[in-house]
Amino acid sequence: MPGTDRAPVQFAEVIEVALPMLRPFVTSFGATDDRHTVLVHLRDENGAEGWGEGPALDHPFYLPDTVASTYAVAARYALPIALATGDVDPAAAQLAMSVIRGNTFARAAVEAAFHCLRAEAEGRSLRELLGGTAARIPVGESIGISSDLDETLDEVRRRLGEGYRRIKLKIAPGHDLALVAAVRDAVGDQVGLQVDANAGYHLSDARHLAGLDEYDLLCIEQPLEWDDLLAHAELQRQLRTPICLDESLRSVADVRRALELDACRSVNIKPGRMGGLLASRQAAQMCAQRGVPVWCGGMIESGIGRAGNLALCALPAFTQAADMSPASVLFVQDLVDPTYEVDPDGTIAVPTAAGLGFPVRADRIRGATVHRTVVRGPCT
Ligand code: OSB
Ligand code: MG
Repeated sequence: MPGTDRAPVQFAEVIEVALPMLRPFVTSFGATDDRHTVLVHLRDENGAEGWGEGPALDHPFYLPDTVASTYAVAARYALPIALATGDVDPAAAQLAMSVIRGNTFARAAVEAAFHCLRAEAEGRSLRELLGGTAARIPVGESIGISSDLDETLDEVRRRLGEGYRRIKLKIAPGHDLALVAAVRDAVGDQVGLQVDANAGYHLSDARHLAGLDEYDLLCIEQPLEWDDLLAHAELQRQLRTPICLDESLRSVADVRRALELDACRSVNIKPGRMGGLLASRQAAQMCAQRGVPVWCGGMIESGIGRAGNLALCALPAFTQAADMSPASVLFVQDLVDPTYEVDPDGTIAVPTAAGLGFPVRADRIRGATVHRTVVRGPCT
């Protein structure tokens, strides 16, 4: 029987931490400066540890999930339900938590902690546990909105100079065509360029958005409403640029529907948004079977969340550069140390060490903690 020879979980907690960012990250829905995020921590009877992150945003302007809702659902439902299985198998946790509607970040945090625990207990890497093969993965940067074009151009040049493989620019109405034209002009036609609208436009903007077609973009990410696949399918019929969906894809079934409708020709996978690493892997494999390019997005998560993303990126379905800027670009201080770096060829080495793959700094987590709930068992 699965799990019977494995040490049971002896301690479980949900933690909210606040991580100061080096600079605010600005999108069409607002700025993030003090990055609050939710962690799930497990320890088994042998002392093996599991860490997972549910990197929802503070506010409900990206998706319905927030830091507060993720914390509450993880502590009150997702983690108790997963622990009640009495098993330490991530798939058993995933199945048990499937009674929870939505709240994908909470489920993902718990599932990730079980993956990490299992990897550490078995002396295997997260990559190996998920079946990934790549030793290194290509990285791109996601550049937030700035009112200063020169600042953006400097940032673009700096990252390309550091080897980053492609640039993603956040756009919003009034901050789009001229920006893309200037960046394309500065970098030339060989550099991979894409944009992310974070649902800032409407179908009535279709002709305006078609103005992006001349810049040979890899994709335009989530131009329209977060939950409207039909509108994206209609827009895709009017654009040459591939649409990539982010906000709209919160389950394997969402991805299936989007592909059936031809609502996107590129897919951004984020484990938090997809409800876990297993759903992410399944959706990515489905895309690969249909020849749709897949890449791993980011949620400006800490090194704990990034570790899961990195392992996922090592799967063969992930063919395009990931949003995976390292902690040195995002945070004053990360929760893992040492973390990864971007090599001059624009790639990151996928860890091969057992467990999370990076040393978790419990002292820093303690220092950054704003809420903590120890979870003892199922909530009935
Ligand atoms: O839309 O991809 C997005 C960050 C927070 C919320 C949504 C998004 C993003 C990013 C950040 O683009 C990418 C990263 O984590 O490096
Ligand atoms: Mg996005």
